[in-house]
Amino acid sequence: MSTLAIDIGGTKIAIGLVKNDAIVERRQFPTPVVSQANEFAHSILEQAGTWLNEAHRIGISTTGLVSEQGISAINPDTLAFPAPFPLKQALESLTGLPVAMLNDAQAAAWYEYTKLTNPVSNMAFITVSTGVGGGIIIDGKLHSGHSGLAGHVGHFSIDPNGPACGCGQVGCVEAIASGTAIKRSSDQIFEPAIDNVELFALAKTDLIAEELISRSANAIATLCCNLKATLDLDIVVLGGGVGLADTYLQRVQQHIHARPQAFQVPVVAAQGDYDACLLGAAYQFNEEE
Ligand code: BMX
Ligand code: ZN
Repeated sequence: MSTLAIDIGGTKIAIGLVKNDAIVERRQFPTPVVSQANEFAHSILEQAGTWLNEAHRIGISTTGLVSEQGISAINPDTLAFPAPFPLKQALESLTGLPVAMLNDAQAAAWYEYTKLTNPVSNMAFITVSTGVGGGIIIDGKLHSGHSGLAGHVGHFSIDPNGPACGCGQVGCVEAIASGTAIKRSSDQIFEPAIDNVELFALAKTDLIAEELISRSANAIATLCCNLKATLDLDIVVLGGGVGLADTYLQRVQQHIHARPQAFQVPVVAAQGDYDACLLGAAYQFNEEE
């Protein structure tokens, strides 16, 4: 079975041809402006080109809240879907292939759970990227809730005096820790502006850059401890462009180790590395095989 996997993020879309759990072809491109679902689907299929002739099915993992009707944004600043955005239906009718769709972090959570070296009952996957997403496994099952919202841990409000979040709350983890939030703070300080890759490099020698990254990692540590207190997690798996950046995981671990022991939880890097959400997109079908 070959699956065309599509991972839609706030900044980029990754697509891949996945066979036996392995990505055999991969490509990525900037997320196009979201308008009509059909148009959006067309631009993805154009990039997939001849892979489509090989694919037996399509798996989508996407930023946003996923329901039967389509995708909608919890934080429109991450990606402003006109809700509900019926991408699954659009791809089904354009290709005639079976299509499955899940939230990006939920899809990655299920994939990562099945790849754990030591089996556990309760796990969270957290992606720190354009936004901060999450997927929760409880008693060995993906918990997405009746509306699909479960796992949107980026919208835990952890600071009543914190920055406004695009979701309408104040002090969300996403508004403090995401790549977008780091960049926003960094733009207020560094002139000329630098990107987050440059910021991570600068943090080795510059205390202000170091502090910006540490603030993000500390917010993720708070999130991990809150999740430990709520769900008695056995492990947290970290992914995303920021989450997997050099030294970030170690920073999160250091902040967690400064907390009371009862709230501490082990944090490990995603097995699927930067492609955890893309592999998760394809992995949705595995249950059925
Ligand atoms: C936002 C939200 C989540 C998503 C998370 C990570 C939207 C559009 N997205 O919290 O559904 O899982 O960002 O998204 O409201 P990413 O784009 O950073 O991968
Ligand atoms: Zn929020």
